[in-house]
Amino acid sequence: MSEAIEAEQSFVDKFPDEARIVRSSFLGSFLALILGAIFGIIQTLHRTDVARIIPSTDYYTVLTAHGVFLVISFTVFFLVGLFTWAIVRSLDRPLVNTKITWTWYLIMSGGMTMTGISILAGFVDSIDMSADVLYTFYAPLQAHPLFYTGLAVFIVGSWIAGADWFRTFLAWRREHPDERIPLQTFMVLTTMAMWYIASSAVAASVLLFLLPWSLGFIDQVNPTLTRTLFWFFGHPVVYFWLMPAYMLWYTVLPKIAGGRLFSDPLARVVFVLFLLLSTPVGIHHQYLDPGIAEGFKFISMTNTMFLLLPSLLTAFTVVASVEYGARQRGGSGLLGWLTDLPWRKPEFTGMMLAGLMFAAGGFSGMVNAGMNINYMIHNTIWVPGHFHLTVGTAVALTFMAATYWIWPQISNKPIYSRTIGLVQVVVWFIGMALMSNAMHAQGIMGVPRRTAEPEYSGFDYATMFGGFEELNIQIAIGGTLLFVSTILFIGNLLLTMGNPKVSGLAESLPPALSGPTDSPEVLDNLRLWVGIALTLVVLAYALPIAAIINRGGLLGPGVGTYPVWLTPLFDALANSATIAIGAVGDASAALVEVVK
Ligand code: HEM
Ligand SMILES: [Cu+2]
Repeated sequence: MSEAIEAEQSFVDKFPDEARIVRSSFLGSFLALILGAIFGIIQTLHRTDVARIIPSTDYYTVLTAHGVFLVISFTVFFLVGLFTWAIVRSLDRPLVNTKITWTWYLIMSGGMTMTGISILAGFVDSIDMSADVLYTFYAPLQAHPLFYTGLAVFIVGSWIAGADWFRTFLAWRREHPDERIPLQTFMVLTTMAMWYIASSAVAASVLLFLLPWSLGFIDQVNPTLTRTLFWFFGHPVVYFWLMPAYMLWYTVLPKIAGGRLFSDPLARVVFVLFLLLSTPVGIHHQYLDPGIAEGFKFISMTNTMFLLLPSLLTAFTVVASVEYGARQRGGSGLLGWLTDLPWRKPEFTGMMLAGLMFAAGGFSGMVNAGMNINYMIHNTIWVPGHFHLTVGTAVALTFMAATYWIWPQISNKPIYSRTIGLVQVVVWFIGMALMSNAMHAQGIMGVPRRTAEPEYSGFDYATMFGGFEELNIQIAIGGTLLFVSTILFIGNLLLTMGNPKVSGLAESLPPALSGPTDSPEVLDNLRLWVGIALTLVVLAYALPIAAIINRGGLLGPGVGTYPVWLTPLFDALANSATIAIGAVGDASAALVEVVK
């Protein structure tokens, strides 16, 4: 028996090169996490006026660093590591060529370093560089060209990563022509297909408008257009963060709970729905933008409501799988099975608490998504309250919790302290419950987001629970707990890395109760789904974008539809065309004369 356990190879034993890439991606991600958390605590204590260590004029630099490091570097570096692990694990074959893998890793790291430097330079007065444009980097705020260049490089790196996984999948397909796509691979491929569609718009915005504009090649841009292209990407990017978390909930959480995934086909349906519905909804971030007709906003709202469906399906499937696990362990009763779950495991409790917060985030998201009630909370601190539940917890806490389960398998090192891990995930939950709830409440009072000086003190508000000052205290305490939780996580991981290597840390994932063969083959037809997804995008965006360009010009009002510096060129072309046409006319007239 013990021999059998020892004989089972862990991920790093089987795929040492790939394991190194996964570890490097995770470490890049956690570096961003700690930086983001430092800026997070600075801005929390600043805007609540508890402790001010920066001048308010630096607030946007801090906020940009917090947003970019957390929602771009932390999330994306984690997911590229996770996807590499998932592809290799579920196909049970190495990547085709790890040189390519290291290439995209270095390209992404290089891009993010450029972007990071351009942001942090904003703190140093003697350097003439800044990028205080926030993580929603559309016009009219303008950053140093290095910021946009770094982002473009980073995105190209992520495209190569996707190609690397698709290529490995195709190699597997040649070896296994008749098998269904393994579930985790299916999830990676659908997520990446969605990412290619979504990120194309932001790449276009950066390369065609923002970068040339910050380099001085063009005088101005059409802000509505850059905003629309940003949100074309900005909504689906939330699914780029969420789908890896969903992958963990579907494939890893049931195993940790001692059970099995309830339904593989349902999981596939959910990922296809995300591929189809994530992108044609971005205009729901622009309900208050002038220059976009109300009708387009209404269509976007309707599409958004459809997007609830896959999340509700997920809630059902994941809870059913966990309940199955509890009942396998002897759980019974209507809710009594809940006590038979492995609550002492940080990876389990972390993911469950993350899922619970996601449900709360779903409710506040419904308020954001409703065109009329959105007006009440738009640009208030309610909005950060909402997304700290979704990306800030459902995603971030799931990633941290999953690390307790995956890290031993990719390093052969057991977690330094699982008790600290448990404390860490619970502290995150409590901290976020305090901070996010108080942010929502302040938002309803109209307290703005993105400001160093929300000077609402001294006013009298009739509120149900506590006033502005009291809510500020809750935000400050919550933010501090979150910071402490991050330190516990990073500290625990660093100590884990110092642990000696052991064997016997291999883990496997059990097959689903209802397996892939129960699902219709058409679900695996990725070409079909990408085709439909593209069609939906064209239907949702062709008219609004045409209207925006028609009204405001490709490069802003009064500029016409091409860059200013091209004007002399176009004039010269037009002149020579006139002359040429004239000459051709004369020549043909002469020819006609001759023929006569
Ligand atoms: C250490 C834990 C954290 C603390 C204390 C914290 C605190 C805050 C606060 C107070 C704000 C609002 C600032 C304002 O609008 O004036 C904020 C904004 C934000 N946070 Fe966090 N946060 C934390 C973790 C996270 C995580 C894990 C994520 C995502 C993965 C995240 C993503 C964001 C984003 C995207 C913004 C909006 C930035 C902007 O408006 O441009 N935060 N955070
Ligand atoms: Cu959205």
